[in-house]
Amino acid sequence: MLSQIRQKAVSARLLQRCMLNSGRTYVSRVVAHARFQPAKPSLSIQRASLSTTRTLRNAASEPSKLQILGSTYAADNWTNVTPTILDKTGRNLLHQPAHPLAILKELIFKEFPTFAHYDAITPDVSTYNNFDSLGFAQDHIGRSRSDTYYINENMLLRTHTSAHQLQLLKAGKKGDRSLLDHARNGSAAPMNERFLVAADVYRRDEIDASHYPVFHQMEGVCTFSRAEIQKIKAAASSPNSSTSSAAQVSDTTVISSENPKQPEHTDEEVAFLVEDMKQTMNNMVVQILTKAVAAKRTAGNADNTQTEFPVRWIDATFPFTSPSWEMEVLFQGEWLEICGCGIMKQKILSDAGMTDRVGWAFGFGLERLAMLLFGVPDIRLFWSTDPRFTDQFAPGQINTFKSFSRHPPCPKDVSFWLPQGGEFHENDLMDLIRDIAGDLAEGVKLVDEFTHPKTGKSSRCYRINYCSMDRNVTHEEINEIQERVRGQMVQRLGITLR
Ligand code: FA5
Ligand code: MG
Repeated sequence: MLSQIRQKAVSARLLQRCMLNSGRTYVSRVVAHARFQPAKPSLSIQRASLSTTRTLRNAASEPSKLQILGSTYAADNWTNVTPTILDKTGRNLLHQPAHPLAILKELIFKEFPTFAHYDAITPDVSTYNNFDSLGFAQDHIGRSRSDTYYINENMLLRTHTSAHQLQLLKAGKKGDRSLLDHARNGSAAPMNERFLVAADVYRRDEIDASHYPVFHQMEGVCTFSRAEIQKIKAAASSPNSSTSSAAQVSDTTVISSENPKQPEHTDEEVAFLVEDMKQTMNNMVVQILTKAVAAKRTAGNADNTQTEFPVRWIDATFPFTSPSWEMEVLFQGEWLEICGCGIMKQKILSDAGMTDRVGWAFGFGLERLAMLLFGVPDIRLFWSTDPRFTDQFAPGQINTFKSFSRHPPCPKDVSFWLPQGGEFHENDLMDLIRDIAGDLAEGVKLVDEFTHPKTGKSSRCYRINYCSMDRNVTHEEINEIQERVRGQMVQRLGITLR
């Protein structure tokens, strides 16, 4: 296991070089969101206050039952999943062999031959599995209806693949075939001990080139018995160093009281797990970036596109790991967050009946990795059915995406007063725009805000950038969409247009 993981470590020299580079040369705008950081105490979620954001659901026209991939659910006053989002649950991009996300998924699965591979677990999960089983506090912002698509109070569209951690650990322990039989290479791996889960996940999120309300993640879980660790340590040789020039990995993080080890773990265990995890992830990312560079060279456009990818580790916080980290890659001049990871909270393992084991876990954003691997500049393209996109890819091949001509964008501003005494959540606005404009909404940015000194009323102005990926849009068409957006903002969000 460790030998597979240690195929290629990243050379200390490259690390050093990048540590120097990363701080000074590059402007670091972290393309990330703090979804799984602990909630600020002031952000408590109370049922009563949720009713204001309920405005998104129009009680008269909403069905009382929802159909999701063959299951029927009763709607209630938590329901906020929209038809646009429900439509996406059946798209199955991970199962279209020529789709870049499916090609990437297979590539990663191949890198982990001794893990069980899951890629067909449906996205309707319980609130318990998505949040409670992982130790999310009751007032965690991730649970709010402004961040998460709820099917009803007890069910939601999974917001991350970690939702399956406890479930799969437990199933493996108990030999629960109903879940384990979904593993593609079940016989190759001890399924309760290490597995990968690739799946679609759903979040009410911002609109820009690297965020989409439906995206895909690859979860990795790897556990060891304490006796195993001793054995592996005794047998292990020192890590090899990588000569790859595609990625320069920088890691200046340290385990401290800010990002602490758990009291259940010895220093030695943590050191082993962290090294094992980080090497596994560095290897995977270096492999992917090396393939990306090779594809660019084949395509003959290495001169004018990025062929070096600085990678950095930063501290993070998740309710289900400690210590925790994120990895970022410099892409198109900005730091792109590609994953979160950490040492699994011991409570999850003991809840699964695995008190004798310790482990690490990661969750990669597959679109973000696919953007790097295939040179795809905008996350919306993964949903395109335009043959000019789909015909560029073939099963098992890494081709660099060749842009088709960019169509002119059409920016429109909307200025409004926030509801007085009511709530306004930016993600409600994002969702509303997506619902009406679909993928014509390329980006939405807050461009101005102020509070009137006399009335105390607050105003905001957002710029909606409309742009099609495959055709020219007409002014009439966009004006008509913009008018609908404005009208629905008044009706559903309770704002006053200026
Ligand atoms: C998580 O989802 C954790 N479950 C990851 C994890 C797993 C941590 C196991 C520890 C152990 P986060 O919210 O940071 O973490 O999302 C993980 C990755 O998903 C991000 O790094 C990013 O690559 C991707 N991602 C997040 N939001 C979006 C989005 N709206 N569109 C596309 N990709 C996204
Ligand atoms: Mg994150």
